[in-house]
Amino acid sequence: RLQPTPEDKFCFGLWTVGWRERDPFGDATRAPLDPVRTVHKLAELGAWGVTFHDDDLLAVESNRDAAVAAFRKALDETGLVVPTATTDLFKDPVFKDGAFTSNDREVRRHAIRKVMRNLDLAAELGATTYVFWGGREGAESDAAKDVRVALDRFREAIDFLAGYVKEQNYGLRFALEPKPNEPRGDILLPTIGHALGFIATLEHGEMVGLNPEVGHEQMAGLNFVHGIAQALWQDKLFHIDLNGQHGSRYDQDLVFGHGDTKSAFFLVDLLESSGWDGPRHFDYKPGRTEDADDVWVSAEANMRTYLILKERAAAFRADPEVQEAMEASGIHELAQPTIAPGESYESLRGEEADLEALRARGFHYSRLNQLALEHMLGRR
Ligand code: GLT
Ligand code: MN
Ligand code: MN
Ligand code: MN
Repeated sequence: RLQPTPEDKFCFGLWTVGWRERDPFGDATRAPLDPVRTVHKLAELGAWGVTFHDDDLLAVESNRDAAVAAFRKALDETGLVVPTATTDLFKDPVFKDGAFTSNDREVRRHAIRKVMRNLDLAAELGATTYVFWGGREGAESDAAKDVRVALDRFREAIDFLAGYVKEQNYGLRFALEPKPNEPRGDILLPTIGHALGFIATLEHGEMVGLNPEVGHEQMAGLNFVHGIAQALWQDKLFHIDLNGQHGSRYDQDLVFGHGDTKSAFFLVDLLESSGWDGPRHFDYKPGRTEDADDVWVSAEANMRTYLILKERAAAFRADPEVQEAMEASGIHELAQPTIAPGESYESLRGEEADLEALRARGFHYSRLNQLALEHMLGRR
């Protein structure tokens, strides 16, 4: 089954399919896309939801009410939901030195006001997650920013806004999105691990989790599947940005699976086997070479990749040969606690391991890995 349905919970940001492909070397290659058309098109393709930045929707300030009304009408007509919203704290030149962590206090106060205003709209449209991508929070030189103080201001902003959401009873949770660099030379909270450490220091930390993006961890040379596993383990996976990336280089935002496909396979396997029931949110950008129709072909490609990998991962898990190989590799052995309940230090000390046998043990991972690859490639 490769036809997406709303049960698959696929969703896209307005800024993804609507990306006009400006880059540092060239002008836009595509015309602007009307959010209303995006909603209808996504619904046609079988998507479940749509997400937005304040400025994606309200580009023309004077037209705010009309823009929201038209968007809402399109949602009602199609049944598309808005699971998530976020704030543009990066495009306006006022944010050149950051939003919550700009050295200029007036900028920081403006940034918080801008978020409050869009939190109102997010709640009104029924969103349950609010994303914070701190793209401009950072520096190009270590002389430019006292990072310890910047983190104080970052924490102050998140806690203040969390307090606002509680006071208003909006029922929204916050999801911080790590990224190592681009557009800043170095961005604060660069990885999943940094962000988890930061959340642990918050006053309202229980309502703050993560929105990790495939490409952002891979830009830092990190294993995205491991990062997601730890976020799940700490109950901090609140949202996810799916896309593709080829290793450490500029942020590519490729179609999901069009970068490191094998990592995408194991990611879908992890999400599906862990019972993840949140949105499958695609944060990709149609390439510069793509025309107005290709945009929808690429949007569909994200969902097809996910559905194919989901089917392949299920077949991998169900294969008796895989189960036997997992057994031989000791995959289930790891679930047994190392120390028995109530076991004494003395009892552990009193035992001796057969080191010769342990040194000789093989874990047979190449067989298991090849089985995964063959399932992924559809050869089994
Ligand atoms: C921007 C960024 C993304 C974030 C979006 C949310 S905006 O496109 O590159 O990774 O998820 O602000
Ligand atoms: Mn993202
Ligand atoms: Mn990205
Ligand atoms: Mn991005």
